Amino acid sequence: MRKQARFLAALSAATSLIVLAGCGPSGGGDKGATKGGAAGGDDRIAHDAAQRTFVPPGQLDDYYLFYSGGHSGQVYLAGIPSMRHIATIPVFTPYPGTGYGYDEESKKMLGGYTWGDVHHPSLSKTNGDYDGRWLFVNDNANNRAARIDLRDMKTHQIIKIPNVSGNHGSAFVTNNTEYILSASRFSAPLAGGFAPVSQYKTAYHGIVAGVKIDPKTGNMSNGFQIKMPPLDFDLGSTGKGPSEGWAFWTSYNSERATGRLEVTASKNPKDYVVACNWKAAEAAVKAGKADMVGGVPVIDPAKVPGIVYLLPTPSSPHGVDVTPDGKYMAASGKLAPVVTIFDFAKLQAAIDKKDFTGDEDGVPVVKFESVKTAEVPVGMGPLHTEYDDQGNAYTSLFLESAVAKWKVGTWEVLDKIPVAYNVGHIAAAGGNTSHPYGKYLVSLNKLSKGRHITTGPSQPESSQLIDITGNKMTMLYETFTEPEPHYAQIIKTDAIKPIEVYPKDENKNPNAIWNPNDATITRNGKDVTIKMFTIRTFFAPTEIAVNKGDRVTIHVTNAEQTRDEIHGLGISEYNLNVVIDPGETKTVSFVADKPGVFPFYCTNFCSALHQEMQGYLTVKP
Ligand code: K7E
Ligand code: CUA
Repeated sequence: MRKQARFLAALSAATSLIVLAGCGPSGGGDKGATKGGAAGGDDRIAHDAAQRTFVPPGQLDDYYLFYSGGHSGQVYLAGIPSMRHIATIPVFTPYPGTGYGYDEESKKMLGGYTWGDVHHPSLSKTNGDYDGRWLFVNDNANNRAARIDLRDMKTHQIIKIPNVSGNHGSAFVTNNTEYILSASRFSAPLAGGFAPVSQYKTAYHGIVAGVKIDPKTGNMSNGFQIKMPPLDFDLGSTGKGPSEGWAFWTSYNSERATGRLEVTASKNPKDYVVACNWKAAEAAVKAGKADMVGGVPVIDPAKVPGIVYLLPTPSSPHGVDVTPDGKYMAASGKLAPVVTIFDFAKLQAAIDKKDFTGDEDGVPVVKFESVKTAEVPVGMGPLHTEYDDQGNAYTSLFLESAVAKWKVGTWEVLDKIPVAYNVGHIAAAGGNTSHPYGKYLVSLNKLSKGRHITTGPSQPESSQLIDITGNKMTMLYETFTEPEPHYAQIIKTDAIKPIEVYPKDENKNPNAIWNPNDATITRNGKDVTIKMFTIRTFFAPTEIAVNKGDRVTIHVTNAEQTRDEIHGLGISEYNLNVVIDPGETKTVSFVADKPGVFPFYCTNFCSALHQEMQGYLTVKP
């Protein structure tokens, strides 16, 4: 009874918020500002939407939404249907909230960089469906990829990908997590070489690549790379079913232009989708047909045929997305108001017949008419397509600020819903797997235009939750995040089984200690090593006395085995904060170059005596 009363009170609060949002500033006459679903301010629709998204206090969401943090370098985690932000998983950027980037291990992983540009989180798969083991993400800025282990939801590896300049078409996972895709957005001389931009057409190259994944550990290593003409490779997608073993990327700039690409690279009516037989690429590397460039085997398709093909596609396409049955590839036109559908079986037939119209630096160009099956007239500015469990596809329309729903096979457009505003990626639940879940779709919008309490000139990004169960899509909820989500993936909560403490017997760190009496301070010349113990509510030792110029290394173990009993170790004036989860050992290292008395204290509120959890580092001049 009390629970129900609380639910109703919260429901009515949630409802008025949604209604208010519908009546709020519309952003100066933007299309779709007040149309559609809850945004229309219709009371009944708003009530219904609130009911379907309200997760009462103490209850849990049904899905995880992993969304990229863009140039924040992080991954955000929210729940669906509540859309509540629940956690930030730091990847390429230090994050004092979890002490990431301050301890020796994560500092080493970051390799001196303090940011990255995460666009495409990609969940590991077995037989084409999410298996809940890892989440891979790309770094569009510094040519890297990272692996988050879903067991503890932390970043465990960051890998540098040589030759790939601007790793954008990444980190899409193959059907059984054999590879994550990688592709250069910006062509450049290979192996970090130099050539002036005036030599772009000859000295610059693109790369499409597969980063190899160890099936047991998830460990990433550089696999195969393919030398490509100097195009700008964009988005990727992996084959399934009949197209298993193939990978696809879009590209723009078939003009091979430099300068103001908005003009120079928008001249040709068609650009290309790359179709790559990655199993053939893997075999070619094994057979020694690749050259080592920048420390990685690079295949030259002019010398090794049968691996990559180009499919002409109108016009500066952005996303390419393989259907759940693996029969079709849907390429979104960006500058053309259509999604072009390629038939994988037709592609195979065309390759067999050598139905080519020419080549680009030795890469055959397949005749468009031979592989195109349909053009779906979705609307203006199509970017990305995802799928549901009913044979429908959803395409984001940037220019139209809407999502279009269409039928795979009949190619008819069934419905359209306006979003606020200007959607980039969309994420349907399980939407890039062999068996999408259906039910929800999240529209990751690029502009929020004041549909939130004002935040000054630095504006948040907006995401909207859309119900896709009916014939008509309905708008359910709107939320805001820091910049800047691009893609996201949605996985059922029960598909992941994270641990909530690190089991003590799994901690193999030789510097871990589990008893305060084992805490030690050892001096070896100017090196001072501390084995530190922490539990509610003290550190051992509480005093660390060193001399100016000493190199200090602290190995700190959180001996708790209770969920949520997290301790931090912040050291005043030394710009250091590590956070140690239950059962974890972390190492901080610094030169005591500032003389004086510096308190250290627990930074993560852990108990009633959290404030008492402190000690002193004294640095003798
Ligand atoms: Cu469309 Cu980088 Cu996938 Cu942004 S990308 S939206
Ligand atoms: Cu330990 Cu706060």
